Amino acid sequence: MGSSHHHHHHMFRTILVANRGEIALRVMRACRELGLRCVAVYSEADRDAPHVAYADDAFLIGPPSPAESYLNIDAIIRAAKATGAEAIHPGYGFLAENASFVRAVTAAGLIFIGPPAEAMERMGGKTAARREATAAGVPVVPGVLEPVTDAAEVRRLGKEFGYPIAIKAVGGGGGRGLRVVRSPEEVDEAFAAARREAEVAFKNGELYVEKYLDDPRHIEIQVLADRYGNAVALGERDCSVQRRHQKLIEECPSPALTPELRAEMGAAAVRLAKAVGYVSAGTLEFLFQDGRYYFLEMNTRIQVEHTVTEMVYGIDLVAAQIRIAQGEKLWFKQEDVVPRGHAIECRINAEDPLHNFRPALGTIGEYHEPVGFGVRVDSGVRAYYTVPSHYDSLLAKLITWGSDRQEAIARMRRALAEYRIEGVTTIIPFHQAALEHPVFTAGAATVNFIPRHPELFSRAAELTPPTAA
Ligand code: MV4
Repeated sequence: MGSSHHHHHHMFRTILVANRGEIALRVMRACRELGLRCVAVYSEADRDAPHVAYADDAFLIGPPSPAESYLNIDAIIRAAKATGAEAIHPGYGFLAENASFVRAVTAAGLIFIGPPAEAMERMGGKTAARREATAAGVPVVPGVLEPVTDAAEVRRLGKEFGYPIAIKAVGGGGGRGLRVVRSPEEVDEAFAAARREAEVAFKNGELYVEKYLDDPRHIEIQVLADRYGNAVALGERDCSVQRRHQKLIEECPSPALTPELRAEMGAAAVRLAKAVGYVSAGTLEFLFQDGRYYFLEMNTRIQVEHTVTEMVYGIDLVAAQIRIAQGEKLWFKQEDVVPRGHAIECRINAEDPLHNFRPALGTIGEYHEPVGFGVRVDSGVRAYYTVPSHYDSLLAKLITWGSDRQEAIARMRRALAEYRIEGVTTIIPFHQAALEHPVFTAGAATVNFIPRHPELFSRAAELTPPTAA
């Protein structure tokens, strides 16, 4: 019955996972459950990595440099061919949002598990994404839809929208290249600095302007779309607890949304995903302030924090990506997508929160993950493992589910206290400080939560265990 008789179906036997760490393991677990072989690729620095041990087959793709191995398009496609893989899952980061990679994979006769290159490109430029959203009737932050040309134009816009305004890079995203301007006197300098930064960071000096919202939440909507024009929204994640644009804690649902707003934002996200021909799992980022939501940008990949959506909606998003790439029609409808309870994710980074979150990688000693009802650990490490310094500092993600937010928080505090990671410094004490903070427990955290509450750091210091010499 049903889906396996659809003539567009192309059931995979082997998937190559073009990533490392916890997300490579996460994708390979989904492969196993679907009865698929999984192939790891790895750099010289990752010979001993857990994702390599887990895979059915593994293929060395480094040198030249460990940092670049997972960006080596030709080597990854050669590995897929050599190991008999029919499809490639990119995880997040590295090549996940690279339209040239998608085209190279497709040209090699392989399937990219993710959106079409065209959909990626349509959402790639920030002003283009704002135009797509506006055309689809999705609210954006008041501002321009085309890049600005000079500082005088920015001053006119400051007058029109009222200060403060934000100058942003068309090629930016994820918080890079944002300048806040609070008066016309500041425009010349901010415009020049933003242009220089954008040229260096994104090789694209184009800038645009928005009204600046002073105390928003970061709320993002998860969507899933198939190849036949069907799309559903799977609620939201509140990712307001960030530091320097690095998310630290994410939760589903947002304490700030009503069921009505959730339905409205979900419908808006689905309209926009359909309008750009989106396929696979995708995330639409919004700012939320004073009961209103504003589309910011779309992430055309599976995200680190997809786990909290899975726990609350009971849908395996990575398995869904694979099934959609195989040509399956979406097997459930929007009305079947029902949230249950609450989930929170704490990113377990090897960083020192007491020294500006500087990376603190090294060799793990004893290592014990928390277990029990409602606890999930997506990890990329193990006991006695030397964490390579060439990559990011995310060791694992700790996720708890509860029948309500309070239960999810209590369970997270229990699980954080049980998590034992010797040999490397982690941000666990910072999470413990955040999870007992009255602003967080009240569900009132905005993107300014960490900068406005330095007491989080003194409390994290108190909670830091003395290190064994
Ligand atoms: C904004 C904003 C306020 N007003 N845009 C930073 C990340 C990038 N994706 C967008 N960002 C922001 N854009 C307007 N018009 C505030 C931020 C912002 C922010 C957004 C999401 C999560 C954390 C943030 C931290 C500081 C600023």
